Amino acid sequence: FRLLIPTCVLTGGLMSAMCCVADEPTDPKSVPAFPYGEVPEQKPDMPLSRAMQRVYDGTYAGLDCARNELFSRFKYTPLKGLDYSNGDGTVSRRDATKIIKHDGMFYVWYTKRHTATPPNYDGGANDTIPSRDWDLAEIWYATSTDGFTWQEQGVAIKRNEKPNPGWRSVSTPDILVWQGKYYLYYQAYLAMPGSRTSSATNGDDCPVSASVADSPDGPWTPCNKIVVDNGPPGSWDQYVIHDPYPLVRNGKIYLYYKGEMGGDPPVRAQGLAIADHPFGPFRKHPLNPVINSGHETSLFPFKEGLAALVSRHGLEHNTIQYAPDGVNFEVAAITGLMPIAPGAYVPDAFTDTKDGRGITWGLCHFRNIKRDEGKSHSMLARFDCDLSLDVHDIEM
Ligand code: AAL
Repeated sequence: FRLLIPTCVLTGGLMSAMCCVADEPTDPKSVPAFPYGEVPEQKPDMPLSRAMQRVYDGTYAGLDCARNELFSRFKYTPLKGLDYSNGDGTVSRRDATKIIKHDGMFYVWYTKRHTATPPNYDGGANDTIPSRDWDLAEIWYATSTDGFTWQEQGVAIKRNEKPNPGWRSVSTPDILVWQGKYYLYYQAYLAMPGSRTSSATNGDDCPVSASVADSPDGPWTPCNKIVVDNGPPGSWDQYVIHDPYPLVRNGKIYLYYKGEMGGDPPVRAQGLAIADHPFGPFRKHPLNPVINSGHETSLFPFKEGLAALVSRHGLEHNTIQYAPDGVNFEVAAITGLMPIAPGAYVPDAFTDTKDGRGITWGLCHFRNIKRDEGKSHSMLARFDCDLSLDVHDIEM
């Protein structure tokens, strides 16, 4: 899958999840509705197995939107404007934030690595050779009027001065708009990713820091402290705090994040930390972790609660989940070929809504993982989905 998708993207094919590559690009916003093709019409008194009952009920899938509003397939489209690098592994763009609209423009931030050499995963990294795709990275941003063609605007967050958080690398950002100011949260490395051998997490240990600006164009001022720290020894999030993802809910900042326990393969889960101020203090929720699977965080207001795209890892991977309270998540839909590291356009992310409208598109990334050829890098792409009740633009 990881190898197939970048090929499709790079060759310009329009990728329709679960039905492979369409020959002719159609409207990228038209996402196929149901994974099984034609299903016989349900007749009165038709005997049904429990499995077929679930199909007709739309328990986990969507015969049509009315039967499961949180089911979607995903469609992928290459971006214009952001080049996909020359493919030699020295340039990488990945881990897009959620997208906001400001002054008629869509804004996205992402990890950008531009190093003289590709990453060296085998112990050959140093001050200038990255150890991972997201090592020695900065946070950059781009703008767009249509979500398909993007203009890279430049760096937003540079690596910090040693020994401040983020001196080695800053990566995997996400955006918060709070009381008229803009906040970027990001993984702030205090050591080379991969250099800590504490666990089966591949040493990717790091906490979260943040920066503030008066405008989405910056300039950004770092708070120069850790705002969400690793848990105590033995806790589920003792090794990493990854993928910080802030939303506004109940008048507070709800920041979701990924933690990793040890084990082989490592157990990944997602937790919640809540604060009254963007720089904290953040209090971790007593029921953490609140999502038992997944990888990169991606949530959005839906009706009175929050929905989450839960992909890639764990018992409940490839699901879309829902929690009316933002804490007690249940599987709402089972799907496949979900976007990697999705950052959706979430217009009501910061409006403290109890009438969330869902999402229809965003950016994600695809990875070229040809490490043996020394070309490991990632590229951003667009995804479209049908997880919308009735999305309206909201300017931030
Ligand atoms: C991503 C995220 C975090 C990890 C690495 C870069 O997909 O989960 O950001 O550290 O991989």
